[in-house]
Amino acid sequence: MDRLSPEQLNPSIYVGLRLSSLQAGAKEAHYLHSLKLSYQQSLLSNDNSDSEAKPSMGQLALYLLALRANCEFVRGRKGDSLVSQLKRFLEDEKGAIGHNHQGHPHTSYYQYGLGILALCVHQKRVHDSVVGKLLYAVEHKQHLQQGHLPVDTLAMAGLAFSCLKLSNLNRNLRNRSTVALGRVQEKILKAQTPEGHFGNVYSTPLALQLLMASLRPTVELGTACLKAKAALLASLQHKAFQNPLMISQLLPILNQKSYVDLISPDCEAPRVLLEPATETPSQTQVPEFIHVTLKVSSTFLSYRHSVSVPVSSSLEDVLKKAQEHSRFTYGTQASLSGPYLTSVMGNKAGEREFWQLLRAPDTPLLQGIADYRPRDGETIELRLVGW
Ligand code: B12
Repeated sequence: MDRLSPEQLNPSIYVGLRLSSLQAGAKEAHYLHSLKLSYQQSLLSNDNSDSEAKPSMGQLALYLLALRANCEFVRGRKGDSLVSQLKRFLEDEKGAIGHNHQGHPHTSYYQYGLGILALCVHQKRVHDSVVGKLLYAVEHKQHLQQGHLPVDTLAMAGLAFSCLKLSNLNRNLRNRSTVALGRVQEKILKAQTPEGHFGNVYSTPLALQLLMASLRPTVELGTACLKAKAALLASLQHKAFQNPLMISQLLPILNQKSYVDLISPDCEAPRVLLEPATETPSQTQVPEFIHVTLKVSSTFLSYRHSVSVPVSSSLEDVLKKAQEHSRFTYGTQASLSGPYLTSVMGNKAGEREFWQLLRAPDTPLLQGIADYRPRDGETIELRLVGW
């Protein structure tokens, strides 16, 4: 069998499916089997030659969530090794943040929260000082302000704190966790848009997971969640959810579940068999073309060029066309969300930098290069920024 790419072999998809009201029959077991083969092979081998291919801290955490979603506890020599690897990752990140909290995790606070959550649902305790770093970050807001991302990150931190409380872990930090959870909830509620989303449409599923796992529901909370769900349903009708990773974060919500339910997942709950998608044969028509302008701006280079692509092409198609027909070049890296743009015209984004995607004049895109479909006449800008 061909080795599946990270987008195809995605533990988040398995977690989402298991917490949903749907089941994919025999395919589900096959998918878990492939996940196990791939993750265990790269995580448990001593071969460091291809360290690029090793899963990151967040991917290891998602893999542990996937095992728990199948009602498995990590056990034995192999299981212990996975748990110690994740604990070591967290310890390294704690070191990178530093004693005075002035540093940053190598990955992100999002992955830091995910790591604590994954160990928690397996009833594995991390040191108070590890949880303390995440608590500090929530308590002192500047540490979580990653540009446009605070809601996703806050929600993940909140899910981790909820799990610790429900599992009675890190009891010395109980009061601080309760206060931090209240703070997370308050900030997420404040980030609700007039349409009802928390942050943006794609942070709403995780935000709802956190709010629904809330230990003290209030009327205000209930009303805000209802509004958010209505906004999500409207977005679903507008086909906003095409990316499998995004769907995997949404599925639990549609089934009133959250990642915190992985503390004691119900593997016997009846789920409806998922029907294979039927594709309607496309009629062969002469494609209509649109024009999209691609602009690159950074301190050291500038580029502007218009390309013509068939209607409903993705931004990635635009980049490919520009690469074929002009001096434009780009590079990507596979991720669980799809291809991530890493370099433009030979300039690789450095540590804590990224190539931001914007619709001119200044609107950051809410989708990646494979999912975003520009309209006729649009100008797309690629801008190297810090985060
Ligand atoms: C942290 C983060 C970032 C960081 C990543 C750097 C880092 N070292 O961590 C920064 C700030 C750079 C970033 C950038 C972007 N992000 Co972002 N990001 C996240 C966040 C909070 C966590 C991702 C993560 O760690 N996942 C867990 C690990 C285990 O999975 P992973 O696949 O190994 O993680 C890598 C990828 O997720 C990748 N990545 C991060 N964001 C994006 C977005 C896309 C579209 C792709 C393909 C990859 C990607 O960076 C991660 C670290 O290497 C998610 C929130 C969420 N709900 O998932 C948003 C999220 C995935 N990002 C999003 C977006 C839109 C972007 C941008 C396209 C924004 C823009 N206009 O430029 C850019 C990517 C542009 C590009 N160059 O391709 C959306 C995607 C929505 C969608 N429809 O798919 C999310 C859901 C946030 C949101 N609510 O809007 N992001």
